[in-house]
Amino acid sequence: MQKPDLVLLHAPVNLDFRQKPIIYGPISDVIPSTPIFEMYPIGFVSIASHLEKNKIHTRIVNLANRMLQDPLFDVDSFISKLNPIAFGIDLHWLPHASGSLDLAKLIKRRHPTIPIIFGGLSATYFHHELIEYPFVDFVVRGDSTEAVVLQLLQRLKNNTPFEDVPNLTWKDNKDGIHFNAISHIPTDLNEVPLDYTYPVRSVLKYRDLSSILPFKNWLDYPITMALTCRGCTLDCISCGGSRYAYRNMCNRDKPAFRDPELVAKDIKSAQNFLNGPAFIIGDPFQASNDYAERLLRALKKEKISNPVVLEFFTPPPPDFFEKVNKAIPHYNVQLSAESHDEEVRRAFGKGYSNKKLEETIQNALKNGCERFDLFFMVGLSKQNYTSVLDTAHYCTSIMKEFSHEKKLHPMISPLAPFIDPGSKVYENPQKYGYHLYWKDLEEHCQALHAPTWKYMLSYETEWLTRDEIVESTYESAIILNKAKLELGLISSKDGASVDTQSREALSLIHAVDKAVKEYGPDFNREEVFSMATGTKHLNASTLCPKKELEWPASSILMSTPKILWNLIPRGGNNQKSG
Ligand code: B12
Repeated sequence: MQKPDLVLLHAPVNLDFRQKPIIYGPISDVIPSTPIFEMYPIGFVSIASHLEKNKIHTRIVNLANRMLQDPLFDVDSFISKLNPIAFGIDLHWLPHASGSLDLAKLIKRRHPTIPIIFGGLSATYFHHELIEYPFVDFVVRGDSTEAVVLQLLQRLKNNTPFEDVPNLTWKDNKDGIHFNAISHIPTDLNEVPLDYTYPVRSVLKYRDLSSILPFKNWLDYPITMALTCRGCTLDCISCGGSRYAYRNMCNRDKPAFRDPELVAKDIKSAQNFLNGPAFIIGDPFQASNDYAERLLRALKKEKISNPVVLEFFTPPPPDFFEKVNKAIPHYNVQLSAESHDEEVRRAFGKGYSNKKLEETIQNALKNGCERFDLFFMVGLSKQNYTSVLDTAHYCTSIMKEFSHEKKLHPMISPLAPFIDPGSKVYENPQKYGYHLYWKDLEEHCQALHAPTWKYMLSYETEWLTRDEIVESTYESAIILNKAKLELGLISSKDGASVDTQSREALSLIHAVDKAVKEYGPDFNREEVFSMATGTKHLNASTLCPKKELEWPASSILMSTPKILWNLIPRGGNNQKSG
């Protein structure tokens, strides 16, 4: 088996999640991951494929998923057997703070001389703190690191200095810590392919399928992603991926877009291997109307037949769905409306009306959209308890309005567990009516070991206490679940299980509160948790069934012939495209 030069590792939320009982609650209910956030950043694939192209052997190991799949998977012994030039660990999402740091500590214990590199948006934000840890050697900052990681690995291989490697925070044994400026900021994304041949080849090269899987049930639900941009044009106040956050953290003044024709080719390349849906990340209208139109033309030209998921930050022009319908045979829509209350939505950073929202739903459903996912949040500026419940009632009314279609799926989930670092709210909480419980990296690490998600929450607002965020989340979920059940959007089995789980989770959270009050934070967790039917069961989607999130897809088995066909060398070029 090929020995990798760089091993990219993705840690779970907590390294001891299999032992320590925690009610993670709904923190991951509306994404494909479980609450241990086993999905690795998509950038792992672009880093790995870029390095491989430049003769640096790179292996991705999704430790979080390996631990989830196999209760006996031994991280320590797995790590001990590796011997690369360097290890890379993502701290992209802040909920990985504890897991990523504990993993680095464990690696350093086993391999004291192998450098450990951190990267990702949270690592970028907290690089000063990170580099102080004795087990962190480098932090690669910024949103585009493929070329930087390549330079760094080449320097490590050749033992040459790091002074002129852009975006790098590093330390040496003599002069201490160095902060090289973020000067590698690509203005477009055309040089960074999301090459889906990399994962397929890596399975063969490292004889390891389970390490590359993006999330727990990916083999049954092989969704792929295509990136339209890095950066954002919007300034949503609590988003750590907003224009404001990218400017301050990554030195990025405007988003870097990928040409729509290349995005369509990326999707085609994934489609050559897999039958699953392709999620186009980023509202195509962010760049311009012309970009969105070009994307449709390119998708049509590439004859994309897999379902395509289009996300919009604000309603697109009314005639757009007609054009989508002509360009691709299967598509779904994702839109985050945040709240039914237009004032709350405006305070968040989005100014459109409910009338506009409903017209958009209607236009999409009239024009072949197979499913419309509509997301709402709890924990917003100017949002009180009644407003959260009113959002659930609003969802019920629009579901009824479009009930003949059974294609509109509203979901409500909390802004949890943390306020994104680098967001406007994070930098200036009082201005937006927030109170933050913790700000530094270490405090976030501690919080991830709290007994329930209530104690993990890094904030409360002028309008909702932490308790109210939790209570209103479950109360609105129960209302929404009941409506979906009545309208036939979910099965009675799923409906019953969401209802039971929401109520049980809430009663366990109350039991923990009582214990904390009585015995303090060091109460006997095992004893209190044993009252529940099992934390595993409670951590499985409480607000909506995971299946409800899934767009139609066939399992990887259905794609096997395609994968094999595309790997057979034919006339010197064994790829159809991409
Ligand atoms: C697409 C997306 C997702 C996708 C994930 C796709 C994927 N697998 O990457 C989905 C929808 C699943 C998702 C989920 C979540 N997301 Co999200 N997501 C985004 C979004 C919209 C775009 C991300 C993006 O552009 N990536 C492109 C670039 C920046 O990242 P990348 O290519 O993956 O990685 C590059 C660099 O970051 C860096 N890098 C990353 N890791 C590493 C590791 C090493 C060693 C090195 C050297 C470099 C490096 O190099 C890469 C290549 O250049 C951003 C918002 C935004 N506009 O940025 C939010 C964002 C990143 N997500 C966020 C959050 C909070 C989450 C969730 C925790 C939400 C939740 N509670 O459910 C989950 C976590 C999922 C998990 N781990 O299981 C926050 C993160 C804030 C923070 N600092 O913690 C953001 C900023 C905004 C937001 N609130 O949505 N997300």
